[in-house]
Amino acid sequence: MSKHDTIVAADVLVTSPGRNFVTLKITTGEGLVGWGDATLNGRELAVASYLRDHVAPLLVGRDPARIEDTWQYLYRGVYWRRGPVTMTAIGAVDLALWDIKGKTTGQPVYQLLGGAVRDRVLTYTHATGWDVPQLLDSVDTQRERGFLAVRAQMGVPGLDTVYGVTREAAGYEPAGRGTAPAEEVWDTAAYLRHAPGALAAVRDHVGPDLHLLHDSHHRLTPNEAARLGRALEDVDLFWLEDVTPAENQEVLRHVRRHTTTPLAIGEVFNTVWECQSLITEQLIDYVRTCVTHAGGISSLRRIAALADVWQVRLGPHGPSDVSPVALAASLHVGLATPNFAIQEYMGYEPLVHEVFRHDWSYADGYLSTGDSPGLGVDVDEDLAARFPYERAYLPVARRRDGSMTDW
Ligand code: GCO
Ligand code: MG
Repeated sequence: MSKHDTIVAADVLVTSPGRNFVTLKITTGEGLVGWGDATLNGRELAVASYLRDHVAPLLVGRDPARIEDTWQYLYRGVYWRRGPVTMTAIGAVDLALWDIKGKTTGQPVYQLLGGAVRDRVLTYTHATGWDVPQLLDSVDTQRERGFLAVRAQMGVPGLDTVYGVTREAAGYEPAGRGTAPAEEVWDTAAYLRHAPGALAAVRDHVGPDLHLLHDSHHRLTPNEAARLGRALEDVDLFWLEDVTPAENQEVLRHVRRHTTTPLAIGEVFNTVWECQSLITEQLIDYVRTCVTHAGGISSLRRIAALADVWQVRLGPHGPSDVSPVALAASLHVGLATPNFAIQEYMGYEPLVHEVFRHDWSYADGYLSTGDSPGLGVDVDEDLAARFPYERAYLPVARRRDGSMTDW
């Protein structure tokens, strides 16, 4: 092998094996291939274009070993920095380059990050029920599958659709195919009347040991969030997620003053700077930044390092729109990062596991990576090509008076 390998191609694959995924493939002159996830739910083609039209031409000819320099080049070298499209694109490049470094050295990525600090990564999955009996059944199903941590989302009387809740047997999938987003009606007062009792019923049903989580999905005002956190204190949540939109981060001080329910925020953040004051003011307990949308392994490790100083732990985003490539990357970070607490794992339809063949696996409430060099994921390009992109959007939400609110 020559001293410096070079990148000879950066190709973008858009595939829809049941849902859309954007995947970056970087190829080197030595014939190594690195994979990165570039999926941004409902805005997939923007990242595909950003990569194809603006980033790929810059990568060809570069040394794939220079991961940090490439990160800095794509971040600082763009006057219009940050934002989900840019950072997801940078994240995909970063993942692919770590994958290549693993393959060059014959090591799984977690070894290159300093080696394992734990044997496996605790994970949580989703339970969903339109009413409380259905929710309890769903929680039981996940317990039978061995999960030690479960996120519980419930229907709200009077509302036909609620974030995180499905009426079908299949798992919840927020993005809907079609030419426009689904419109949902949201009523915070009805949710606040119902949620504490429903979550208390789940706690009564499961006993003290199961870790319970709940996602308010950015819908509450600071005072509503404070009230909910207080009302849930006896439920002993592992975390209460995204209580407010968190664009105005100062409001979290009010929430924090009124409740000790642990808070988790950050799945829509794209850089360490958006997490900075929430971490350094200890306004959250868990930071939820995703390995793709927050700029890759290199960037997630910087967030983890800052968080560690303030005893904030990582609980990265991992729904069905984060591909098995990104899940692998998150697990490598999880194995090698002391303050990594838990990984979300919603699971995938069987076809997704066929397109993205991976050596990570789930057992007994934990996720583990294998020891293949790199990220341990291979993409079946022929199979992927059989499922072209299908337009899909996340829903939008309106209040009962018709005005838009946060989904
Ligand atoms: C979660 C998230 C997701 C998002 C989805 C949007 O906690 O898993 O809130 O369900 O809504 O990833 O694309
Ligand atoms: Mg969430």
